[in-house]
Amino acid sequence: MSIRRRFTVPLPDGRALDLGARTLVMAVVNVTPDSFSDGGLHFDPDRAIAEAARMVADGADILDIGGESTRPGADVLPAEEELRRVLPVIEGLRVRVAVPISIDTYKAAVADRALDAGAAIINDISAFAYEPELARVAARRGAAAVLMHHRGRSHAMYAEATYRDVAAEVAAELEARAAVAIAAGVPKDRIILDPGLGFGKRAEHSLEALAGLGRIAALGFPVLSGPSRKSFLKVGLGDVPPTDRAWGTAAAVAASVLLGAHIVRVHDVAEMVQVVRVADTIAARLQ
Ligand code: HH2
Repeated sequence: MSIRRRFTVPLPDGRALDLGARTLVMAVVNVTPDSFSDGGLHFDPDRAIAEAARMVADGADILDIGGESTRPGADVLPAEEELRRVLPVIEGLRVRVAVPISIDTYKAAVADRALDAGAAIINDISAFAYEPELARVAARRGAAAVLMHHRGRSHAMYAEATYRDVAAEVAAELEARAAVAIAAGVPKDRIILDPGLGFGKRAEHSLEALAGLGRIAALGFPVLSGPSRKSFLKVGLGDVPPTDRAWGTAAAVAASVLLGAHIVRVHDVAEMVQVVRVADTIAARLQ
C-alpha cells in the first residue's frame, strides 16, 4: 500500500502531471545574481539553459525557472527586469527539453508572459497573496499552480514566525489560500500545496512543518516539498554553507517522500533522483 494518493494535474498544453506513482523531481533554475544557494551561477541565459538541459538529462521531471531571489533581505525586482532574465531561458528550453516548465514568480505580469513563452506551471511563494491578479492569470490560462505557505514578505522573513501548532496552522492557512484560488476560477485539480520550508518560519518551525507534511497531504491536494540546501538543515548539520548541504538535503528529501510529498524541489538533481527512487521503493511498502 502506498501512503500517497494519485493525482492527475492537467497542464495548459494538453499534457498532465501524473502524481503519486513516483515522486517527481522539480529542478531549481535560478536566473539570479543573488540566490542564497547558488547565486550568480546561472545568471547568463545560455549557461542557465545548458545547466537546465543537464538537469533534465540527470532525471529532472520539471524545471522551475526563477528570476527574483526570495532569500531574506532580497530586493524586490521590477517585472520588466524579471522578464528580461527568465524569458530567454524559458524560450530556449521550450525547444530543447520535453519536461514541463514552471515559472517561480508572484507577479501576474511575469507569469502571463512566461506562459506565452512556454511555461505550464505557476509556482508562487505567496500562494496568490502578493498579487491576487495572479490567481486570475492561472485561471484564464489553465496553468497548474503551486501554492506555497508563507507569512509576511521576504524582507521581514521572521516577523510573523510565531506558531502554536505549526503543521495545523500551515495546513489551515494553505487550505484558505486554495479556497481563494478556487474562488478566482482555478480548478481544484490544478492546485498543488507546499509547506514553504524556510518561509516565515524559523528552523524549528520548518522542521515541524516537514514532520507534519501529512496534515497538508490530508487536505486532498498534491504536495510539493522544497527543503533543498535551506538553512533549517543547520539544526542537524551545523553552520555549513548552502552548497555543502547536499547530504542533509538528501535526508529531508527522503523524509518528504515518506511523509507523502508528490514533488520535491531540489538543486542537486542527479543525487536527489537517486534519493527519491529509493525512498519511493520504501514508500510503496509502507503499511
Ligand atoms: N523555495 C525557494 C524558492 N521558491 N518555491 C516553492 N514552491 N517551494 C520552495 O520551498 C521554494 C520556492 C527558495 O530557494 P531558492 O530558489 O534556491 O533560493 P532563492 O529564492 O534565493 O533564489
